Amino acid sequence: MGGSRKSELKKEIEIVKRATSNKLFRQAQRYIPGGVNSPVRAFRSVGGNPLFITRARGARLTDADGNVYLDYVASWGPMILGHAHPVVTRAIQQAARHGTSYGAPTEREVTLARMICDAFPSIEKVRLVSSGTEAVMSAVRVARGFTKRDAILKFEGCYHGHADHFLVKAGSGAATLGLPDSPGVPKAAAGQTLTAAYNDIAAVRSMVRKHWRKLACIIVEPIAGNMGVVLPHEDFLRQLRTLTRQHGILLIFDEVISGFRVTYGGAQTVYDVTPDLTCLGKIIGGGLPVGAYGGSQAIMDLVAPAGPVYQAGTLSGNPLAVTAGIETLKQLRKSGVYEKLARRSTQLGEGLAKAARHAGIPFYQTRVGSLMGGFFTDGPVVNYVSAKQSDTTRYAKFFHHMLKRGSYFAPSQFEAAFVSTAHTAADVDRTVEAAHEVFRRL
Ligand code: KE4
Repeated sequence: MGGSRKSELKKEIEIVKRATSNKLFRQAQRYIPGGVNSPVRAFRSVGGNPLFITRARGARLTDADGNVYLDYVASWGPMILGHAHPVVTRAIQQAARHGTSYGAPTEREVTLARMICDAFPSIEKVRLVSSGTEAVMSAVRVARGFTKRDAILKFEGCYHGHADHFLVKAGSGAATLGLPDSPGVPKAAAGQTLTAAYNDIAAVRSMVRKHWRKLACIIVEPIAGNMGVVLPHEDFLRQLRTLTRQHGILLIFDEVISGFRVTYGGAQTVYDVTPDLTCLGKIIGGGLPVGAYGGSQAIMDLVAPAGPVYQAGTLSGNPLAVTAGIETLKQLRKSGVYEKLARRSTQLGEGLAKAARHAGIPFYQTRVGSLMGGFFTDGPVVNYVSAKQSDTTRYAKFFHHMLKRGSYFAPSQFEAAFVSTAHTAADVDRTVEAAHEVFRRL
């Protein structure tokens, strides 16, 4: 980032009143690594200090200095109904009166499991866990147990949580096995992971031809949401399905972001491709910690105690979290909800695109329902290499200018933007109006 742009950005960062957030951040760094409990919250890629949030309601967040923002982060996806939805909140309060965790089965876990199976025909049985990471890590273990193979194939730019075998970078030369991408990840763990470019079916085909005998699964975000939002090419998912089926490799859809987001049945419904295992999270907990993985009975009955593949969790199926999930899904299955989300998302996307056009700023947009992304590059953005062409300095300026004008987007270019059912047309108009001013300054 050039000197002048850096100083301009610094000015923008200072404009938002944030003395209390800054004080809390100093305190936090004394007790918590980097002052946050998840790295992306630290504003490292956009500069400045993170905002400490004190409360949220509907489409709005309030920070420790009393600044109010329209929220397009939605806690990284879960808050599809907006914050503190009255029905969800009341149900959690009711449930808490009867205790918070029993470490024993409850009826409502059966209810949520049935709702997930009803929404995803590919899921005949599902195990609830407490995070997306746990869901994906467990699904891969089941795939390895089912196929008795060890290697996995993932796509560059896709994120599947922080289990060792996912924290890898492409080995030198596409067809070699992965190398650790974080200290603490043993070579042996990374060495079982192949990586390919998203949407590059030819690369996948050549890796499968070479490695299929040891490949347990191919795992993919059916709509990638962790390199910004990148859409699958026409037929990419279907070709993955054909290739995996031909070689006895399980196909895992990581729908932690897209599940119940892009439609009630997730991306596999939108693209009509049936995976062997599906991983869920975020929305199914309604803002409380829930993850899930599921698939056919034949595969899922491998999971302990039904079968030998071990997986467990003290708070799995937690009564409060499951209650929040049930009430959230009940709201989402009402008719017209996804059409309303799509309309609002289109209003935002078209508004931002118009603002960028008027200012002559290259801005490449992607959107499926209320899952959307925007890259400061001409595009097309089809994989991680093309996503990284985006001008991240410009994104950082966009982020801070918009923050100053009351709209809170992800503090990283390589994330998604989400609207909720709580965002009104007037809210989005306000954001778009600010964007017209902001794009002229980028
Ligand atoms: P969690 O363990 O964070 O619940 O889920 C991991 C995960 C798995 N799969 C996908 C497709 C995901 O996007 C995630 C987590 N998403 C990130 C943001 N894109 C969570 C935010 C964070 O890390 O703080």
